[in-house]
Amino acid sequence: MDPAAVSSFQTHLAASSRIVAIIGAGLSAPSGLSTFRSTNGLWNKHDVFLIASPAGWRRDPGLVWKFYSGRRRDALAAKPNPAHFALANLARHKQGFVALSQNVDGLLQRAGLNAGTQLKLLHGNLFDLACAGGCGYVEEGNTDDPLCPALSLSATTEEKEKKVLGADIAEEEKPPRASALLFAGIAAKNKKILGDEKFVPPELTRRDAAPLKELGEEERLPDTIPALHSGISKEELPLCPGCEGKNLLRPSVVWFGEALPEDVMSDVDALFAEEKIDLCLVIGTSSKVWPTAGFAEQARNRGARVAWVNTEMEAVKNKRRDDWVFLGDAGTVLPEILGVYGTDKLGE
Ligand code: BV8
Repeated sequence: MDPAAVSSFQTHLAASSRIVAIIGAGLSAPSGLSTFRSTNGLWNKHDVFLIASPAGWRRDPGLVWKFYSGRRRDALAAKPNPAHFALANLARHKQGFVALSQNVDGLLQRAGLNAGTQLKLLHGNLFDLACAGGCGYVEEGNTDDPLCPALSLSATTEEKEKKVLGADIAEEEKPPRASALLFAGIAAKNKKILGDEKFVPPELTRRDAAPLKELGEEERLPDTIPALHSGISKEELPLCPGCEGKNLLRPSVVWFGEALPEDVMSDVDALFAEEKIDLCLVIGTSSKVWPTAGFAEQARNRGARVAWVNTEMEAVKNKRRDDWVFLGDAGTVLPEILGVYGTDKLGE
């Protein structure tokens, strides 16, 4: 990395009090966890709108649970990496530091940065469970693996797991994603929330739009689309103790089309209504998912200078002349640029 950039960043860091870190899956990549959109990303293997959405849940909760129990298993086996620890140390040295994390893997918490004033979990947590029927029951910090026999790895061979989650179905054979009317509804809602200047309409793929328009002969999806089904009945899935098993338990994460947690969003709104933000770190995120994709600009509007940490330049959005861009693996770059603030040595 350019030593002059690192030193000018560190001078600014030392003088900063209000620091916001916007965090994505790239922070946990050095811990071996898949990101969402990189080549071997989670979503490339599975149809995200079949899995991480209310429509997907209604269609086949067993499929959703298979996906999430696999992620729970991977996250439990993973370890926080030097970037997680560097951020936890920064939080200790800078009381005005706050991380806004899209990650649900619990690794920042295991590095010592607990959810609360300095860590906001924007998309929930893999290890919190909630009643899918809205009875209000929530179970925090459940690390059981498997959650129930039907979700144990032994219940499915690798092959069946791949088949069930559609990893081996050719792209054009996969069923249309969640109904395009759903997209239109959510997009309309987001347009209302984000306003014209901030709302970016989704570029629906041919498959997404299929149910809305007649496809020409050459485009018609094969009739014999292999249905993606988990084959797990509701009775075999975790039931909610809060309403005597009338409803299922679901992962307490935010799916597409669901609002981010109210308490978290009011804290975020208060943060971006503050007088001054000195520094915004954007770490390991493709900045494609709203409303988080708009947070760096909101920090800029409060005077923040922005520092990007990513392996790809393509992730750097609306770059300004006085931004810092540190390309590389977060596990290496973050401890290096945070310097003494990323260690527990400060003040020795
Ligand atoms: C909402 C669940 C309103 C948990 C996730 C059209 C149709 C449908 C929806 C929309 C639409 N237009 C806009 C929307 C809104 C939608 C949205 O933004 N869609 C996008 C796709 C256009 N947003 C929503 O629906 C949100 N809710 O708007 O609600 C509302 C209001 C009131 C009432 C009702 C509704 C909800 C969004 C949350 C969705 N849930 N996940 C889980 O399973 O994890 S999103 C999912 O993407 C994850 O949470 C993930 O964290 C997040 C963002 O991805 P990234 O973290 O950035 O990961 P990605 O792979 O993309 O990028 C990784 C980056 O790291 C890359 O840049 C890579 O280069 C870099 N990297 C890789 N390795 C390294 C590295 N960097 C450094 N070091 C490395 N080693």
